[in-house]
Amino acid sequence: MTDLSAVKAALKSQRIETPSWGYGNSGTRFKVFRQAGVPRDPYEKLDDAAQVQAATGVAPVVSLHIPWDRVDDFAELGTHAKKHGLTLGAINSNVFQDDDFKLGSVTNADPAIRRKALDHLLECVDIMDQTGSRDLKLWFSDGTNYPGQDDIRARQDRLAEALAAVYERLGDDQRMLLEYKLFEPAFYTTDVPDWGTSYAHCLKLGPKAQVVVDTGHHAPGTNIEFIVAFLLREKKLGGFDFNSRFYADDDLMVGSADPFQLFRILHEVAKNNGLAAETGVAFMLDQCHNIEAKIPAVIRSVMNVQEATAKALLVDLDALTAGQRSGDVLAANAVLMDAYNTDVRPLLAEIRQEQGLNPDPMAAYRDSRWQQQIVAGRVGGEQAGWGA
Ligand code: LRH
Ligand code: MN
Repeated sequence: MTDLSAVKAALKSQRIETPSWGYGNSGTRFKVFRQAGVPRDPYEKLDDAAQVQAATGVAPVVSLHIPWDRVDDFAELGTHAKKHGLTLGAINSNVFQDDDFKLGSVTNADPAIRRKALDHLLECVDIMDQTGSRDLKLWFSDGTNYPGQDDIRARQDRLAEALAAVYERLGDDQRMLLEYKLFEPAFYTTDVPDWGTSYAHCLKLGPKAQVVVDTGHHAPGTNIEFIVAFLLREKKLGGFDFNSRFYADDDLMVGSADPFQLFRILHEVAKNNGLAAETGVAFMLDQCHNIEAKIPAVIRSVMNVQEATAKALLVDLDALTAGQRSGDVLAANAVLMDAYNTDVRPLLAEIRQEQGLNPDPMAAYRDSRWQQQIVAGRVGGEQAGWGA
């Protein structure tokens, strides 16, 4: 039988990290629809992230992206975060927007360009020292567009060399999370295309190197929960970049395209002690809100993760194991579907009330009238994000 007080305790201690770039303008190659009231600097991004924390109570950490969030004084930014009851989370490197990295960053055939890329990664660790961040999140757009364009194996050698140098630089309590992605912006080879490649590099590097699973970075039909179960077993799951997609790396609100997949993923996380702080899984959102209001979209996303987590925690594991052990396929499947088909919204509303929060986070945000304030107040200056 499921212990409801343990379920409630786990939900109250859940921590979801929101992306600074999710509050800025974003779009596709076709168009960036800029929105009124969008932050103009990392301080205003934190002000918006604080609204998500105020409404949900489970989103006190904000990921930064360098150089998008570069400031003169990161300690001061940390103080600003603290004022809002927030902490600064993963530092995301960016070696995908510099002209020099057209043919690759750390995998480039030119040693001077590789050095430039490595220097950026090392600068990100310097920033982690200032922000107190544990995680360096590494995503490489590196790849090729045509067969023969470059040597696949040589690029892996160059990648491994750079990763080893970054690993060497990490402090004792710091980690590097290596993100993989099947394709885009490269369309023939991507140098870290799948979980196996990331896992193999992380295994060679050591315990401070872990894999990050971005839920939008797989080939259609990939069983992501299998990857999650496998990496948890190997103690190599460093975290998630949660979002959802119908086709490719759509970066839509997590749980909006496939809530059942999100439930299956969190079922593997919950049953393998992945929600426990000591397991060290970072639950990060990595989304772009191209047409929808950004702060409510992040609040909705946090609620979607909470709902999928609550359903996963309601799985009757004893009954599930009994069905699995006895080969009763339908019984075992039914246990999972019963949990998935449970309406957990009343339970989450109850938990929020017990935390002194509005049971409906979207209503809480509406009632704060923050949206009106930022639309009226943030006039002039350059909006953060794409298409600036
Ligand atoms: C790459 C990615 C990566 C981030 C970027 C914003 O597609 O998922 O995690 O650096 O999005
Ligand atoms: Mn990502």
